[in-house]
This record gives sequence, C-alpha cells and structure tokens, in this order.
Amino acid sequence: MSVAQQRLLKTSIPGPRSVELHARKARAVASGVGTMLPIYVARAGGGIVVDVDGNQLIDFGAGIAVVSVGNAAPRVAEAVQHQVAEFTHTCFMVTPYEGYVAVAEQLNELTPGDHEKRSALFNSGAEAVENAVKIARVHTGRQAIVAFEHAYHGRTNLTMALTAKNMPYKQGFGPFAGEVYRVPMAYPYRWPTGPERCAHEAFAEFVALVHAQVGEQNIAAVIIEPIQGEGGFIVPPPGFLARVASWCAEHGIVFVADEIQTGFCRTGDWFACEFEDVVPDLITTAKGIAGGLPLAAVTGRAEIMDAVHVGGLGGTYGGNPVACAAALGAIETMRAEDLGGVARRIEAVMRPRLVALGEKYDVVGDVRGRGAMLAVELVVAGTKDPDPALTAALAAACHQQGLITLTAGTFGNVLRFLPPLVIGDDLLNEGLDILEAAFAASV
Ligand code: PLZ
Repeated sequence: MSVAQQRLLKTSIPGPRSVELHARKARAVASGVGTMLPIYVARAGGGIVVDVDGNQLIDFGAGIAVVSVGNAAPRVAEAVQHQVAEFTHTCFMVTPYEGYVAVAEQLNELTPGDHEKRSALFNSGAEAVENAVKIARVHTGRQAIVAFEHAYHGRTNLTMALTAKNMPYKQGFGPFAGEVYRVPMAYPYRWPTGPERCAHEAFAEFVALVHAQVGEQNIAAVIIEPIQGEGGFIVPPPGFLARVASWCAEHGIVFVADEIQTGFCRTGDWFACEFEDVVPDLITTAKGIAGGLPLAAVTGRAEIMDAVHVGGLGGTYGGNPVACAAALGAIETMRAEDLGGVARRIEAVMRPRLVALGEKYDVVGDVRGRGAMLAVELVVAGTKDPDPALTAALAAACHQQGLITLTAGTFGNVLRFLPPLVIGDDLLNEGLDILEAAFAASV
C-alpha cells in the first residue's frame, strides 16, 4: 500500500492549497454541486485520504460506501491498467466483450437465492433503480411503485420521485414521475408505540394503506433498502423485510431490494438481505461493486429480467469494460480478504465504543446499523427532537482533527460511519478517539 496508514495534520483543514482550489471551484463549477469537506484530494489508499497540502485524513466515509476494497486497491488498479491499455469502449450493445458477461455471472452467483438469474449493467445507482422499475413494469404489466418513508433511490426524475427527502434532493425539481406511492417505514427508534410493536404495526399499516390507496393488482414493484442509507441507517426490525417480501410474492408484485449502499460486504454479508434470509426478486447494486469506478447493476429472477423485449435495456456506457475489469478486481479482493468477515470485525470494534458514547451522552438517541455501516442518531437531551445543528458541529469537529465523517438522515441528525473495509484497527480506534473528543468538546 503506497499511502502511509497514519493520520497527519500539516496545516489547518482545509489547508492553503485546498482553499485556493476551492476558490477556483466556485468560479468554474455549478454551485448546486456541493462539497461537504473541501480538502482537495491528491492520493488515497487503505483508510487514509491525502490532500494537496500533505494532510492525511482518516476515512470514515469511503466516498459514500464505495471504496470498500480501499482506494486504488491493488487488484482493481492492476485490472484497470490492463484493460485501459487493451480497449476502453466498444459499447456492449454494438460489439460485446467478456468482462461484462463475467461481472453478470459473478452477480448472479453472489446475490441471494439459487434460482436462475440474469443481470444488466448500468453506470450509476439511480440508473439501476430506474431500470429495475422498467423491468418490473414490463414483467407485471402494472405501473404503480411503492416506496418507503426515509427512502433514498437517486436524483434522476423517476428516482427523485422514489426518494423521500425534499431538501436538497427534490426542492424545485418537480414535477416528479407519477405512479409512485409512499408508505411508512418500520423505523424502530421513532415508531410511535415503541420498537417492540414496530415490525407488526408497520407491516399492518403497509398492507392496509396500499390496499386502500393503490390496489395490489396495480402494483408492479415494492422497493426498499434493507438498511436505509441516506435516510439515516434505519434498520427495520427483524421480520419486517421478510413479511413485505412474502406479501409481494402472494400478490405477484416484484420485490426490489436496493442494495446500492448496503451491498458487497458492507454489512457483513455479501448483501444485507442475507442476514434475514430474504431473497429479493430484483436487486440493485452499485457503489462497492467496482472499487470506485462507475458501475451499477440490476440482478434478478431470469423470468422477470428476460420479460423485456430485446433492445429494451441498455445505454452507451453501461457495463463499460474498464469498470467491469475494476469490478472483477474488487470482487476478487472481497473474496480473497473475506471482507464480509472484516466488516463484522469492524462492527465488533466500533459498536461497543458507540454504545458507550450513547451511555455517556443523553444526546445520543440511538446507535444502529450493521457491519461497517454504523450510525448514531442525535437528539436534544431528554427528547427525541432531532438535533441537526449538533450533528453538523460534531462532523465539523471531526473534520478539523483529520477524520472524514458523513452525516445522514431525513432530519439531518445522524452521524454515519462507512470506513473502507480494509482500514486497520489502529486507524479505526484513532478515528473513534477523535469522535469521542468531538463529543467531549461539543456536547
Ligand atoms: N440507492 C440506496 O444509497 C446513492 C447519494 C449521494 P447513484 N447514495 C449516495 C448523493 O447525495 O447524491 C444511492 C443509494 C441507494 C440509490 C442511490 C443512487 O446511486 O450512484 O448516486 O446514482
């Protein structure tokens, strides 16, 4: 690993060179494209991001759950370098190539269920979700799509409609796509009658609501993140996913698991659905799949995937050969280094320390997540009122000390942790030390 695995602060954060680049950004880049922490990156690897001022920050974000295998992971870099020298693009729809087929084979093998499967490749998570909807509609001959509160599925027109949160994702960008219906999410911490009743009551509400307001016979698909990502790492109570999935099966509705954030070892299994033995009809993947190159996929039951007419799915770049080579390198890394097991070990290190924070500080309402996808929800002490200002202050305090942390949540009050799975235990613990110090200073 060429990047030294240690935190190093040479300047204030951001340093002078980053500040200069950020001024150039303001003149050149559309202001709608925001940046959370304006340190400009020079190199990154393992659990460290190096900026242009020579600062080395601990990475608890992994580019939003993307570089699970690490930045510039050796197998990914090697596969990409080889592929980029052979050919960079032909368009799979014009003249195909083996890498695309090999990635599809891997996805068919690794995703839950041993039924016959097919995959199709795309460029971004949102594009995969759009295509899952297209496929479900053709297969069922129905139009309605049911999504959940706190859901995040992307920023394209159809996926904005599926995404729950207005600011910043939807504000001013309507009108949104039709035939999208939203139902309550089984959110244990905020379930009105308490977490014990959440699974049962949320499912009953879901069933009653879609029956009364949509009609089962009109529903093409129900889409859900097995652990909600941008919505605040909301883990549905045990049994909820399975009940929704089997209800879908009963009514001929396609059950789509959006594993774009949870997939590829992040939660301790290849896919988060496996934890509860849920087998989705379709599964959308992206992010962790290709070690940082843009690639996404829809994988699912052969009879559903193959319902679409020839030529109905595609795009110029979908399944680009360089991205496919990267994916094969990333998947090989996950297998060889048992990154699912590593994610569980990361949880074993992080969770007890987050729980301890929760015991010490009343502002920690909830500690949750799974594997290397963990979060704390911050509230006003003694209430469940979200505290987004404290959340932002804690994140900023971490940034100042050289720890990259992200926030999330419909109410902006969740601090989330998504380290690269290849991060060392020493960096993990040092990052947690910084977090603890931020609590001590800010609360
Ligand atoms: N589905 C579950 O997490 C992307 C969004 C960052 P794209 N999440 C990060 C931002 O602010 O834009 C995501 C996701 C889930 C779909 C998507 C969309 O994936 O690759 O960003 O299109």
